[in-house]
Amino acid sequence: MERAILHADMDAFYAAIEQRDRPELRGRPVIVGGTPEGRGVVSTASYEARRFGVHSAMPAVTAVRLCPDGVFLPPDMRRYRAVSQQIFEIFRSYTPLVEGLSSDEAFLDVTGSQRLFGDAVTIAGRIRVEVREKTQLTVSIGVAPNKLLAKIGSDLDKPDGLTVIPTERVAAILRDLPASRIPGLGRRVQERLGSAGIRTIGQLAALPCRTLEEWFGDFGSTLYRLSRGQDERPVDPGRERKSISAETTFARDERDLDELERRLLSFSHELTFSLRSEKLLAKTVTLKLRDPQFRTRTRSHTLDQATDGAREVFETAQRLLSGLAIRGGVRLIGIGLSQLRPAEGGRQLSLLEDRTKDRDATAALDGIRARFGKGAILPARLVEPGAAESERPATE
Ligand code: TTP
Ligand code: MG
Repeated sequence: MERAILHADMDAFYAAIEQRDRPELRGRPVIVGGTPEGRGVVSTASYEARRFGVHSAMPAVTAVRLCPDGVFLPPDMRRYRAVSQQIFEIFRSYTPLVEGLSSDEAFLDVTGSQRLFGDAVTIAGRIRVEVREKTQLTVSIGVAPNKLLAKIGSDLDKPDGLTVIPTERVAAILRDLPASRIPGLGRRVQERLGSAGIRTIGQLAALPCRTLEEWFGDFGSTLYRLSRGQDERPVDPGRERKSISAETTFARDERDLDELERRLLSFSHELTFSLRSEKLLAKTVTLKLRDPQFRTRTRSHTLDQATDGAREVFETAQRLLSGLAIRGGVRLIGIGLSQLRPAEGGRQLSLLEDRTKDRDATAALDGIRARFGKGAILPARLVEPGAAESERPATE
C-alpha cells in the first residue's frame, strides 16, 4: 500500500513568534539573532526581511548592510521551545509516527491514520487549522508518498502553503526544480554537479546510475533514486538527537574570565535542564570559543560516565576553558553536549552528583522551570544584570 507522508515546517519560525507576540512588528522586517551593531549570526528572518536577501546563518554584519531598517532581536529560546512543544503535541495527536527534524519541522507517517481522520490531504488541512488556532502561527505542509517528496513539497508554496505531490505528478514537478532542492546534498556533490552543467533535478535524473556511482561512490545510486523521487526511508519516531548546544555572541569582545564562566554556568543549567526533560544523559562536553578574528576553537572532554548534572557539565567546561588563552578576547562562547543516550530507569546522575543535600531540590527545581520557564530559577551567581545578547542553539 502506498504510504502517506507529511512534512510540516513552520514559517519563519522564530521571527513569526516575535511578530505574533509584538503586533507592532507585523509587516516589518524582523531579524532574530545578531545585533543591530552587526555582531553574531542571523537565526532567521521574517519574510519581509528575506526580500532584502537576509537569511539564516548569514553574519549579522551582512544583514545590517542589506536591511538597515531591520528590527534585530535576540532569540528567546524559552518561548520558541514552548511553541515547539505545542505543535509537536498537535502532530502526535494525528499519528504516533512523528520524526522531529528540528524544533519547527517534522515528518509524519499518516498512512494508518486515514481511517480515523480522513485522507492525507484532509489530515494536513486539519493540522494547519489546528496549528493556526492554537498558536496563531502558520505552517507549510507537503503531502506525498515518501519523505523526500513531502520535504520538497512543504517548501514549494511557503509561507502558509499546502502542496500535494501525488505519484503520477512526481516527474513533472521535479523536472525543473534546482538539484539543490534535494535535501542532504553536500557542498562537494553540488559543486561536482554544477561543474558538469547539471542544474535541475530533471537533468540529474537523465544521467545513468553508473555515472553517478563513478562520481559519488555509494551515494551515487542513492542520488539516482532520489532524482526520480524514490525514497523508501521510514519515518523514524525514535530518531535520537545527536547533540544539544547553547552559545552566545558578546556585544563587545569579552576578556573577563568571571563573565565567561558565568555564561558557562548558565549554559550548563539550561542544557542539563533540557537533558533531564528529555530523560537523556550526555557523555561528551565541548567548549567552543571564537576570537575577534573569527577563529573558532573547540575543546572536548569525554566523561567516564554520562551525566545530566549541571555541576559536572560546568566544571568540565570550566576546566576546558582554563586550558585556552583568552587574552585576545572572546567573541563567542558556547557549550555542546554530545554522545547523548537515554537515562535508564530512574538512574538520574544529577541526583547522585548533587548528593543528598539537594537530592530532591534538583527535581523540584526542574518542576518549577518546566512550569514557569528556565529563567524562573537560577543559581545566585547568574542573577545579575546583563542577560545574554544573542543566544541561540547551534544546529544539531
Ligand atoms: P527553518 O525551518 O530552516 O527556517 P524558518 O522556520 O525560520 O523559515 P522557513 O521554514 O519559513 O523557511 O528553521 C527553523 C528555526 O530554526 C528558525 O526560525 C531559526 C532556527 N535556525 C537557526 O537558528 N539557525 C539556522 O541556521 C537555521 C537554518 C534555523
Ligand atoms: Mg521553518
